[in-house]
Amino acid sequence: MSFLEIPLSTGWAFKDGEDDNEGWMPVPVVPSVVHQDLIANKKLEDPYLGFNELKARWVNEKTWQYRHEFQSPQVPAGTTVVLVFDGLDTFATVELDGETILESSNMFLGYRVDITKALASKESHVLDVKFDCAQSKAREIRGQHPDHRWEGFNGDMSRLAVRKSQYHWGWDWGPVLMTAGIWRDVRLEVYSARVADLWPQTKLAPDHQTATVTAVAEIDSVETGSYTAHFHLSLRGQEIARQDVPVVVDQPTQATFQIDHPDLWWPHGYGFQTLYELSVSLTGGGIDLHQVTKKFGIRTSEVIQQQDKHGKSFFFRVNGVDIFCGGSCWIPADSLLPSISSKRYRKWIELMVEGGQVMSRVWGGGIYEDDAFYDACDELGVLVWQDFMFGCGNYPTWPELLESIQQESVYNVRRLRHHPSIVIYVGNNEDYQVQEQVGLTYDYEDKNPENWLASNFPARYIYEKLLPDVVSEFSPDTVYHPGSPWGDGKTTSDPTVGDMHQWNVWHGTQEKYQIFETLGGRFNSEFGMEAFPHLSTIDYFVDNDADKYPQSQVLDFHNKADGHERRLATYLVENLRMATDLETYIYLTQVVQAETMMFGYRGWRRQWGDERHCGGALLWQLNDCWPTISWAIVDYFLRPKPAFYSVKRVLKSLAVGVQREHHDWSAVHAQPPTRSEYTMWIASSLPEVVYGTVELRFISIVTGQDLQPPALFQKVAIVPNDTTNLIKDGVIDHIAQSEPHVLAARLWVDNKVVARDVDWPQPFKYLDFADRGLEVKQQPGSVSGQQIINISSRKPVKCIVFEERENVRLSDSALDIIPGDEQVITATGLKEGDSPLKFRYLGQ
Ligand code: BMA
Repeated sequence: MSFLEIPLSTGWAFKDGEDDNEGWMPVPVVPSVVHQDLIANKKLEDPYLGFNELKARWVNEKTWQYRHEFQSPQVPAGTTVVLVFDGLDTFATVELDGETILESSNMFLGYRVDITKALASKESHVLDVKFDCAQSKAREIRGQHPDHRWEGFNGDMSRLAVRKSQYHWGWDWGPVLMTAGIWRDVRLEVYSARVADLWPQTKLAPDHQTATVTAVAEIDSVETGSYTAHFHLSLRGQEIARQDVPVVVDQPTQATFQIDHPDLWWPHGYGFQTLYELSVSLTGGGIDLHQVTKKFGIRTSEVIQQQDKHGKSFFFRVNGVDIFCGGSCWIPADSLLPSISSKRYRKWIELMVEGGQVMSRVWGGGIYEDDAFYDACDELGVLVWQDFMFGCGNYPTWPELLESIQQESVYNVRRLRHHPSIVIYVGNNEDYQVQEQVGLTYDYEDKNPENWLASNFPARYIYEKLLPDVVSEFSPDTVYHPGSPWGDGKTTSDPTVGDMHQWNVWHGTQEKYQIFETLGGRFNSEFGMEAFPHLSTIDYFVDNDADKYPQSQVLDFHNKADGHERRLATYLVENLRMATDLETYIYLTQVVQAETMMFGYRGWRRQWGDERHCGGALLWQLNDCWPTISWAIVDYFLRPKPAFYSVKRVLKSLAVGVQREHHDWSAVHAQPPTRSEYTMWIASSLPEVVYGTVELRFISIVTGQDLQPPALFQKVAIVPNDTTNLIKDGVIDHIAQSEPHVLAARLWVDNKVVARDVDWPQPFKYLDFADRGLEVKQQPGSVSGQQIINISSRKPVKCIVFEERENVRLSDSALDIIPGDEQVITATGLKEGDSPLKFRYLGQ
């Protein structure tokens, strides 16, 4: 018979596992986790509101049981019925009619159980899934291994014992919500034979003129018979090749296709995201048995690590083109994972594209993401840096755990390997930092994996043996890197090799963000600055108006970062005039974040042109898993903070930069400098030379007047994929020119302004922002649903931020406005009659 899929998404009930059989409650839909089901049954208040997280603690401490009753499907003799779970969170015992058919202990694995025999014996069945309490189970397992050093940061260290998403134990941006449940699809599969796996392995010739696609199918046939696999290759709905291959039992079934002049897959901004489609249909005995389709892209991808004047490079090259990877780190988009729809995943990736970001780092304390995430990255052209799921800890390695990790990594690499977006697998997040900080043994010269296992840092075996072996067997063309950060076994803070997490802004030594560019390494895979979300998000989780002040207990409760009060305060006090009303305070934290990110990305992107000194920058973090105060530049509700726009501007394919040298005012007791050097440059990620005009103005912050005639650079040849230096040794004489002033640069290409940058005297708190003469004209909504907003000003204005309204998208925000340079932005989604968008700016 043909392959049949029977989803088991409805008709479930659940109850407290220790309860008698009275307490069954309906489950609206599976996949789900218990918190969602309790909320639906009004047994739990939304844990994202106020202090409700605390009221949800009891849920974490319980066992839970899910039940589904069903009838045997009518199936002909000789067919197999398999119960398939794409994911169980986490310690689950599955019983069919009272018999245990599966015991699971790894959330990151899919499970298949053949239940043909059990179903044949009678008509009606009861399927029970009993979830043990992961929190206490973890502690129990930890207790059994007293010799292991349970060290790390974030959450309870017993988490290291369990293959469950680590942020469920709480993180410095997330609540403690220990979910349990059937968190991914569950179904019955009925078949006589099926396609168990299909992998389009592609090889692009160095000249890009041809590509070879080896289609590898794995066939499960329950009967010996003669089967044929029909492979079809198509592009944009048109079949371009086909091959029929007889199936040999227990051997992979393969077909090889040659494609001339293949259409390549590119990250966005560099070309099209062409996806080919490979499908295989299995036939036997004259019937179509099963069909599986995979979309894939044709591209090469490398990480170039070679000696150079800065040490050893670390940058990505796709289809032969060096890509500066400006992007961000990704955490799970919800603490209640099944609540994230495919649509919501897509919106996140669309936002990345809108923000000029080309790389997303799926961080190791979350999950191997949903297919919808990678599909969106493939379709929209966002490169993926994929961590394996280990984070901030010294992981143990007893044999059953290693076995489970082996299965998990094979399962996920096989699931993900056709995605062209995934360009690197990385062993873990910051586990080498833990090794350093707590002084675990790591002798890089010792190459014997058995010794690693016997050491007090046994997980080295996972990162340097188990995982690289899995990647080279199952996805041999994808780069593997042992950890983030990591570089050739050197200290993780070594800026000359590998990737680096730079937390000396915010955490660590709390450096001034103005010098961020000097703190980078060869690839900056983490760095961040917190900012409050917009007021609408705070309004969602803070009920009581009396709590709407910056230091209220509920706001502190929603900020899980250690020492956040001191760190936020430090950066605010150093840079801005303080405010205590919530709206202004929110705005000020956002200005600091936007500036910090700008200073980092702008400088690092400039360094790209200096022999790839910096290969990329992935800020911590794009998103949130609940409404919170964190380093996210876009909040839980997908509302961009101002930093989203400041990053977007510095990542544009053409970006002009102007910057005076950093004058450390606090080191010289707030003395003003007598002279400052400045530089100006253009960063380009374009493939070809373009010609542009650049203007640099010196404008008084006090009067708005030009203090000297603008400098003009005509017909500048902008070097492709590089940095073009325009001014290397400009000098401002602050004695001759005592009025504080901005340096304002604009770049025109084809008579259009394509980039701007404004350099301000630092810190902002010393500047007088009175009487700016700002004018914002918001014209009524037009037919196209786009509203034009014209912004102009008599004196320089810092960081005008517009309201982020539901379903309204802004083309830009967080802008600096310079006299004589009106800026025009669009707001898409505003309707006729809607009130104008609110806005604010510095010193207002
Ligand atoms: C990084 C991450 C996370 C953490 C963040 C902020 O190092 O890997 O563990 O949330 O710092 O502290």
